[in-house]
Amino acid sequence: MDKLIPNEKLDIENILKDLKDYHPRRRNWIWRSSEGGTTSHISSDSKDAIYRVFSDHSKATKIGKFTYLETSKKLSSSVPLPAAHYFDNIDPQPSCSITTEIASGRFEDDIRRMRMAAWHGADHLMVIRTAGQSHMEGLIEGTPQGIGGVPITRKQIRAQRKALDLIEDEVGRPINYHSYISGVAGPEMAVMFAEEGVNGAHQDPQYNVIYRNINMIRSFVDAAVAKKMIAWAGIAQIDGAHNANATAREAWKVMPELMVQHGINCIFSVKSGIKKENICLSTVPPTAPPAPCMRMDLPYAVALREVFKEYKMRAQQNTKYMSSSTREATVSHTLNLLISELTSADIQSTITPDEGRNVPWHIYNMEGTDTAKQAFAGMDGLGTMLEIKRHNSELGDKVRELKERAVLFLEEMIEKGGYFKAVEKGFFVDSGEYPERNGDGISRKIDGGIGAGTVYERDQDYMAPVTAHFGYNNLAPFGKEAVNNPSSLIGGSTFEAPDKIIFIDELDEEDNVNVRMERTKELRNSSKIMPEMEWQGDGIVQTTMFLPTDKRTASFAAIEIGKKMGLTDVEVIHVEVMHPAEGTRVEIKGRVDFTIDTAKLDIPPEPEVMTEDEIRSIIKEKPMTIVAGTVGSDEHSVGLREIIDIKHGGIEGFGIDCHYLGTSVPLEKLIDAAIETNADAILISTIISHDDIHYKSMKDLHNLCIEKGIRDKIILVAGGTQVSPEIAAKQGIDAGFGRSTKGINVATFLVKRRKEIKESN
Ligand code: Z98
Repeated sequence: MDKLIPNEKLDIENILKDLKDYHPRRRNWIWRSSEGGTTSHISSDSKDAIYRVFSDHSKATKIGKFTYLETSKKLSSSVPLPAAHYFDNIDPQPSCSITTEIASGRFEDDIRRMRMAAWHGADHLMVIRTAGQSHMEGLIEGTPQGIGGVPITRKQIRAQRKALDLIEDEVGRPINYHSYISGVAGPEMAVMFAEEGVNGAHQDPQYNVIYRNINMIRSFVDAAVAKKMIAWAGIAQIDGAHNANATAREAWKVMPELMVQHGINCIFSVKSGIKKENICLSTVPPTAPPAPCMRMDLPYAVALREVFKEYKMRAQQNTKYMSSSTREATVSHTLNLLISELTSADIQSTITPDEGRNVPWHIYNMEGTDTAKQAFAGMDGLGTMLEIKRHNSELGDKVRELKERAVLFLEEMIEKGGYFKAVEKGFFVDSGEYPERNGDGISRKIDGGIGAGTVYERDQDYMAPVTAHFGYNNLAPFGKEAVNNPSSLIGGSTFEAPDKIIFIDELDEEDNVNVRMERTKELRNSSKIMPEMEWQGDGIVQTTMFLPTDKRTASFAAIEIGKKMGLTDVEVIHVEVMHPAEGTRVEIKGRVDFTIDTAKLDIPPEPEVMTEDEIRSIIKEKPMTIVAGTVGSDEHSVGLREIIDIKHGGIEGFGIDCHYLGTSVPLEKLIDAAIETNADAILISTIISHDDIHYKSMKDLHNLCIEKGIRDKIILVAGGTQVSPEIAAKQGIDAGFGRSTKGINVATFLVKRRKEIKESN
């Protein structure tokens, strides 16, 4: 398999084949290209210059009917936003990288989700590890199933990178693949990531120390080793400061210490050789509504960008203050995106709006990605019209205050003997806003934690013939070539000679991808399908309902309803009070165990619809006239009026001259009017259908037109809620239109039919 075909499924079996011999095409992170699009840049000529600037209008890009100021190269294959069909299906891509986190627990299913996400515009695919992989002392092999993430194993990474190499060709944009280099096995992870073409990684020793209680000294030494490799492989690094937001009791109070944490990891990374352009601060707006979040989050974003202007910003969404309402999550997400737009983001991490309900489903990755794409497209060029009130303002004061608090924090840390001492004293994640301290910060001991006492000084004769090595290496006795290129001593390390990598396929006979794939084989190799939310064949569906009762009763009633609907494993995933007594919105999930054979479905051909512009230009060139009315003794005119009137997309909007004669119009009158106006078509409508009166009217219309000698020149169309297009056509008229017909369907038909009549005459 060397190419994906857009309307064919990705062949997972093929991805898994010959993995042993697969090596990635590249390692380094790739930023979005402005070629064929514009990328706004961060101004660097003024002291406070942290905002997007749009001065260069010559770089504006025309996409469809619009001019954009902040886009990147267009995709060769993509799924545009749902409303794009109003705008010639354009799909403007934001200038920053867009992240989505995909780790449902089964990497083989995530591969298909990655392809979908890439089509929606994500080019940074993050894989969350199985909870607590930081505690594992080595690499895991094979592909066990994970819960709340996937185990990061070589085989899983290799398979996903292989698929992403194909996916990036398909969408025409590099896809950056990402996971974490933290924990006791951090350096091993870093080696494996560099070998396997992982392009982005979280790396921050403070994460180990504070959140995983891994020994400080060990963590910082490990980090230096890992950062050396990150630098060598051109991997973009994201730090871990934002974890303080998620952990703190009141997330907006840790803003000063966050800056300190960023500072420590940034300078450590620079000293380890990582280029500043690959060092990304991980920043999260600390609050969310109903807090007046902008007045806290925006000053924080400004302060951060001013202090760290040489570095990149990875803006993530707030996930701490998140409930199970996907609507609410999407609004917080959008406010966060506004902050990114007003300040800057080099990587925009998206949240899946289902994060608060803990159902990592395919559709929500696309929703999160689309929210970012939609908001950025809508806010394109906002900075040309709005300016942040930086000086003499509440915001300006707050920015200054945050910086001062951060500097004071740093000074006190130095005074107390440095970072390790400060951690011992519980400086970090204290619930007070510095300099206030409540004494509840996370405290770790210098000689405590996992891996304490495992760092040893190297012997005089220590020598490692490896690439991207950290620290003392006694290479001099082996010659100049060895000093410059240590791995030349062994004919290249695994970085230069990937064939030396030992690939272990599977260790567990029961829990591995082959066993899982065997179970779902039929769903890949037949016309049968099953609903799926996260894994092939999981059978999960979601149902939304409103129940006219209180919250608790509604939750229990919803489960019963789910069971009666034939679902198993029914669970409530969201409850929201509409009114304490009047009713509750409930969303449930459940499972079905049947398949649908798509080969046995009776699917009528999709009606062809021309674009509005196409129809308009045809009508402009050759005007069209129609007469219309409801017939028989039918006074129901709403449907027909909707087909005609401009307001809701009716055919007069395309330039068709419409003569509406009213309700209960005799057929003769319609035909006379058609002759008089030299009409191209007669449109009749009936809702009443007893005794098949609607079909009889159609037949009569057809026969009367023959009698009057105009049948071969006129198009006859009938509509109504009870009209079946197939039965209508049997009455001799040209077409029947049933429920949910829109003006554009009728207009398309009229234009096409007129052309056919002309060609046959
Ligand atoms: C994010 N969605 O940042 P274990 N190292 C760092 C981390 O920030 C994390 C881990 C490791 C968030 C995810 N971050 C939160 C610096 C997690 C995770 O094995 O669970 O400890 O690794 O994108």
